[in-house]
Amino acid sequence: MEKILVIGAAGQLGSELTKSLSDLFGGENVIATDLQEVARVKFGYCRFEVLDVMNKEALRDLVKEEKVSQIYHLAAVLSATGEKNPLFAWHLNMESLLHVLELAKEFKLDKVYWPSSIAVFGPNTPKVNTPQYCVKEPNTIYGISKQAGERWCEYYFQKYNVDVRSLRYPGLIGYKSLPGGGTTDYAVDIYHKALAGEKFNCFLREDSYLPMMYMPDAIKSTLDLMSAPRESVKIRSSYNLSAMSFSPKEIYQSILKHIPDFKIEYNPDFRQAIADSWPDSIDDSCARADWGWKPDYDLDRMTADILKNLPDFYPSKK
Ligand code: AKB
Repeated sequence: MEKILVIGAAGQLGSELTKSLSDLFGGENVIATDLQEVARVKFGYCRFEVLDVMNKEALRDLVKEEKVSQIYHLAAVLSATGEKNPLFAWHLNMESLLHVLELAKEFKLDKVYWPSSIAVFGPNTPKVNTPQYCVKEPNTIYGISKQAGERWCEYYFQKYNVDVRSLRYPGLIGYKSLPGGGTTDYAVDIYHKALAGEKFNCFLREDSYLPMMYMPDAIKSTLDLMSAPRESVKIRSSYNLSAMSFSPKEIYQSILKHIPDFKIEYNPDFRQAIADSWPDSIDDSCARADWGWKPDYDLDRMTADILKNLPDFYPSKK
């Protein structure tokens, strides 16, 4: 029986992935961990422990005592926050990954999952249909740490046979929890403002294209990759992954079809430079060929689903 440890479980991805893992493996076999005790309320369906991934001994004790067999390491400082304190972002993103990889080696864990990002690409990368293998010169500390992390993952796989798997997520969009500190976060916030009847102040230009993905597709891709036979997972750095690509103007127009009086204003800030350094769209043919990846949602389908379900967070708008 697998015993799953989720690190950074209360974040945007973790909040939904932990639930899916509990549905698959049983809540008694999933340990959700996060920095803050207040996160416990989110995890009525599985076990919860407070854990600082930087505390290597506490992490080691938990893995040993609970006979953990798989780790999903989701804790990270994202792109926009990372630029405010680069040394801290580097320290947290790299040290935590190394703690996890070392434990995977020591305890011969079955599998490790670690998310990478489109942030590994940089201004010299081909912008359209960015291939799996191409120039990567990221110029954010988040991207640099993800690029280095990918190399570490492949290193641990090749040298120590650690079965580590990874995806380069595009911007993730969900309505069940809020992201924190990313450049693609505008595409989550915009739905909240539209539903609250407020004008949206967009921190990117109207024509700034970025690769994006709806959360159900992100969960599906992660579970598909993790359940794929070992020999099908041919890329051990991280897989390109794609679902849709749109600009702020296009997501606005998609929302207008449901909320015709919604208003937007564009005031690009420092995050514009980050967005400009990332691809417009991604070629994920390796993921499709190796383990059968195929997304379910495009922009309009996602918008309809979010606007149908988000009112649960705003009961007065139902
Ligand atoms: C961010 O915007 O920093 C993240 C990412 C693309 O990895 N959502």
